[in-house]
Amino acid sequence: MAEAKIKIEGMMCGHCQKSVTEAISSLKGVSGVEVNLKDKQATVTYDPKKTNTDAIKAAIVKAGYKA
Ligand SMILES: [Cu+2]
Repeated sequence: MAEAKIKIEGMMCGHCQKSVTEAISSLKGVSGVEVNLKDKQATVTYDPKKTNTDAIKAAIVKAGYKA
């Protein structure tokens, strides 16, 4: 398992935090997500054989935020 810390821009409230968390956790290979609203950062635990930080960032962008 690998762990990545990804900076996210555009989150304003708990709803955004939840949207981002759901977007990331829906990806195959992601086993853990913790989104910190105050730090504007997501800590993602994932299987590097199944996904990568580019895919995680793409999911964040697709959800409407900037990674
Ligand atoms: Cu919000």
